[in-house]
Amino acid sequence: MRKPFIAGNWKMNKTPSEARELVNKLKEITGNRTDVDMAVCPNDVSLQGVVEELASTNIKVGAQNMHWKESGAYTGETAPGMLADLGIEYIIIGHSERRQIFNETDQDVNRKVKSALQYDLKPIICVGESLAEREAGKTKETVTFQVKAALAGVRSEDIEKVTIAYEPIWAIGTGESASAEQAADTINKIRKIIAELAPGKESEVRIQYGGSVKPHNIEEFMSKPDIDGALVGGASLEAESFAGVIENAS
Ligand code: G2H
Repeated sequence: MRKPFIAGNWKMNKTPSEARELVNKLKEITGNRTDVDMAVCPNDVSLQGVVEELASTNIKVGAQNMHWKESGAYTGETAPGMLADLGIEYIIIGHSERRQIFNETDQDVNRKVKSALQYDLKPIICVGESLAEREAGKTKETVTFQVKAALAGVRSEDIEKVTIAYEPIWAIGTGESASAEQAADTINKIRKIIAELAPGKESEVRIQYGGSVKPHNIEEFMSKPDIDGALVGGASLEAESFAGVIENAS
């Protein structure tokens, strides 16, 4: 049985002090839960403070992006070893905002996934189709390509450390979530791709849905056996609503 996994992607929100305040509230409400794996992913400048605040809780910390190289002349970038040294457990890779706004390619995503695994960071790999791709009937084709590209060359024994977040781009931050059926249909396809790439691992890899997840709609997504949790944006920015998503996911 896969344990539900709810991760909050704060994107470019919250100052370091606001971040500390938010996780302090969050740990009071939900910090000791063991039935759901929980993580928050603040901006890099808030990581250290959040790691400190959450030290003796069950809420893990993730980052939103990293470079694949160990170190070097890459102004403005964060290396995987820097994150690992801070006690970061998860790393979001290939979010559609990074792909679309910062021109991140499938090859970049693949490099980052392999590099993260070398540093014992657990990748949360985001995949998902645009509205145009969905309307053209290319959802599964797009997602298949992205998943295969992201996992190219990843050893079978490492694949279980990976979480896939299926985030249809048209449902991100729009308030318009995919239906649970639409999400489950694509996520079922992703599970089949995992089975193809690493036979047997399809029952271990967790696949989240992401895109306008709120406390009131998470239950419906979780009722689908292939959906193992959510990557939550807007609703993770307040302790009460993020705790509500976690509560209703269990
Ligand atoms: C999708 C999601 C978090 P939101 O980007 O990754 O954000 O829940 O605000 O749609």
